[in-house]
Amino acid sequence: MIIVIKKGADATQVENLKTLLRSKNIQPHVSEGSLQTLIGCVGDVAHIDPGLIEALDVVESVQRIQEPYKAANRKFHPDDSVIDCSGVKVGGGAFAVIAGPCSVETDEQLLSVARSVKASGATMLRGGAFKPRTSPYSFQGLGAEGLRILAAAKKETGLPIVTELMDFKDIDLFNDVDVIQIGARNMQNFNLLKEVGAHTKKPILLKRGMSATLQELLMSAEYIMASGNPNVILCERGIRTFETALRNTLDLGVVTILHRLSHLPVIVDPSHATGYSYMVESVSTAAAAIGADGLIIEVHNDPPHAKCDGAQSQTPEMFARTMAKIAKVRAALA
Ligand SMILES: [Mn+2]
Repeated sequence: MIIVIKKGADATQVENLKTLLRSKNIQPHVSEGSLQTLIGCVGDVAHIDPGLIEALDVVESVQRIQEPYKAANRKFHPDDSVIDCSGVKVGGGAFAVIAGPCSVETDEQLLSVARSVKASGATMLRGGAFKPRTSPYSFQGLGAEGLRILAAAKKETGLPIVTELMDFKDIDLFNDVDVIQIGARNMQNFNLLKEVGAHTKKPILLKRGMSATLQELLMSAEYIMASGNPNVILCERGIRTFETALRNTLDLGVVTILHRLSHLPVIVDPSHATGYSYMVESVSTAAAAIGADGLIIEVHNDPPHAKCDGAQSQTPEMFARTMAKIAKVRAALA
């Protein structure tokens, strides 16, 4: 952090600032130029609020030269993190495909989808039991019963299961769950992030909030990691922009930036990013081509009758074609 001091600043106040910094375990290094005086701060500035320093009378501006996230930062962890999801690896070259319906509806529905996505090469099974819906009148998910159905499908197919946790009070129901999803709407539910950080070591699939910057996404990952759980997978799922032709605007370039900033794996959700099943194949192949560590794709055995997100759900046949195409792209880039 570099502090720029105002011209003609009162010397006593500058000394007071230096004392304040020292009290926060920061060593101030003053360089007096002919035009400007700067204070370079050496030490752990992660816990310092730049706004607090900037608010002081003698301060012109404050520049951070280090990102506020540490655990998620590649600088302190140069190698890719490889997250182990009950035997299925994500990151560091391991590509995971999580597929399944938006919501768990019945035993037959989930098992049928699970069998077909497994046959096409999916490595994990998704399905929502607790659903954060925009409308209180929409299907809210089966809750505990949905988790029972997911566990049964896992037993039958061997696919690890990925499902969303909305409220930490439900955690005891998640014993059979392999990867806990924190949805876009909860990306900044800091209490929930702290709880999944402190009370479980299960991998957390953290979706980017619909209006969140990358720094905000990484700070949310930081909450989980700083609380004690290093197993975080980031997920780009499209953000809200002025464009209305698609459900969201897929920010695909962030895969490359996130890989530069962080060692955590990054997967892409082409279903929520676009909102249309006919787009999922091309966007999935683009995500594989840009270097994503995996995909999370909605697949339903009967999309027109899906209780949630039918328009963006691929049929098992579409998913099989998509998987074949992804394999070609990955082979071409290998
Ligand atoms: Mn959905």
